[in-house]
Amino acid sequence: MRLNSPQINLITKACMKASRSLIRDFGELENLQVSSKGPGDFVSSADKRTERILIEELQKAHPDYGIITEETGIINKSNLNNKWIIDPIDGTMNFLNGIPQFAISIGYEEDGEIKCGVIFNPILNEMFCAEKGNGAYLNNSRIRASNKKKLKDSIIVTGGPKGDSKIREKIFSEYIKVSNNVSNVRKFGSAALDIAYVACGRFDGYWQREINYWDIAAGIIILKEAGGFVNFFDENENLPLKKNILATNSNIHEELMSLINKKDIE
Ligand code: 2AM
Ligand code: CA
Repeated sequence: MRLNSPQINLITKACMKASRSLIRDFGELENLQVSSKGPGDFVSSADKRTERILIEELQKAHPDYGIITEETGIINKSNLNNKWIIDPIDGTMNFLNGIPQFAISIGYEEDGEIKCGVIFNPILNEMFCAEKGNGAYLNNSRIRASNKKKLKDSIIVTGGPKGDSKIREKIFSEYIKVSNNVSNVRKFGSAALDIAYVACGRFDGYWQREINYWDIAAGIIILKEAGGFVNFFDENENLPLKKNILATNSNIHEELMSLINKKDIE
């Protein structure tokens, strides 16, 4: 791999280390599915343990850096210039159900911009990573977003709505609208991997409302470095960590954005 910033080295190593216990935990799930206690608590402890290992590794190198994580929240809030953005298990429900579609996701933000990121599926041993200006990789191979030109030929991935969403109906009607204008829509259950898959051309685009920043931070730089486009729409200034994201190859971005923005006919 030709990525060599100290930050990318650090996050890839932290990922590899944390993934060992995660792989073990995933293997144990089969037994837990049939136990009377069920796997719920176990998953949250796998989540917490993975996050603890990641934080320990990253803090060893930079105790002063800010950290935003799914489980712990914000650490070193006053460091606005250097931040790690961590999701220990993205795709928790897949993990819980023994579906090997989940990932560790870590992004590094400097002066408000994501500079590098890693998304690692430890079960498939697929590591997506990128560093600003140096391209995006899947393991040792350079990746590129697809070259699909038309929305009607594209495979688009999405997620949601979450159980507690106040815009369920809007999300469902958007799902129908997009489905009617593309080749197919998929729901794979891990936002981080959804974007990584756009970056390597498996999907042509991804959109989702009400996603958390830690789900997509690493994906932003990976897709941009793979030649794709990312933008946030309908932003809410009061909720800076909640995003509505559109992430696609460079050709269909405008077409998908205007479709999403198009008012439904009454
Ligand atoms: P998770 O697995 O880390 O919870 C599935 O569509 C995606 O949505 C996953 O990346 C999942 O992350 C994320 N997700 C889960 N709960 C969410 C919530 N309440 N709000 C926003 N995103 C959520
Ligand atoms: Ca997540």
